[in-house]
Amino acid sequence: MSVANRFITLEGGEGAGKSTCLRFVAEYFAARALPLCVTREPGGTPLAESIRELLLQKRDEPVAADTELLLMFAARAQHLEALIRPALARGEWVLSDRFTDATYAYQGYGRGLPLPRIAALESLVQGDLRPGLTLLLDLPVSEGMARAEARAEKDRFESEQEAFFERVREGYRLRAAAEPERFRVIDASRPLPEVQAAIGRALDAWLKELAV
Ligand code: Z5A
Repeated sequence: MSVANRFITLEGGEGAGKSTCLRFVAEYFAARALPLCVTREPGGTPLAESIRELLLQKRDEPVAADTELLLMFAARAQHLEALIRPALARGEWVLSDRFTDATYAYQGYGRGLPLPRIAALESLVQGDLRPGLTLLLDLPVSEGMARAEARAEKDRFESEQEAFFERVREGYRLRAAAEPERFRVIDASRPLPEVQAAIGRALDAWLKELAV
């Protein structure tokens, strides 16, 4: 089995339920005694988490879109080198809450940066490594925003307008349509037990395909 097949990512817009479903996936792997490293982006190592703070903090100085893009990939380079690649090399599975599809969706479709620029950085930082399976939690933007509304304080991304999140959602959906063999699109507007059952079925099928 290629190591990339053990690299799974969870993607989706604001309030889609990634954090909630991450715990479900962790339990799914634990129940099968498969070693799983759970992580997130931006972040996952002390240095990458510091870059995350820089990225999410609201500030008076406008953040240039290219600065945001380069910081995302700086955090990712560290994450890959210090955590993801070593875990895969040890034979573990890796589950990341967001990865490069988020960069295409947010910095590409959301901010309007050219997609080839993102692709060039993707090759530079990742080489050939791409996730084997990507679970995309998809739901209407207004529903996701309503779920996230309960939060005490919004970070720099959560403070964006609805039109931005519509572009992000469209970006994710276009990527999923372009790579149906890697993506499983989950309707995240359904009640949580149904969303988790759909994720369980997608994982069952993936393990079966890999003969695990
Ligand atoms: N970002 C980027 O721009 N470029 C990149 O390359 C990367 C990231 C990697 C931080 O990500 C920001 O970084 C992110 C994009 C940017 N900004 N935004 N937006 P993050 O993943 O840490 O932050 P997030 O997207 O804001 O996560 P989130 O809002 O916490 O969403 P979530 O984890 O998907 O949601 P949740 O916390 O699991 O659920 C939200 C609420 O809904 C909660 O009360 C749940 O109990 C509830 N929920 C969940 N599922 C359901 C269902 N099915 N029904 C009803 N209620 C539900």
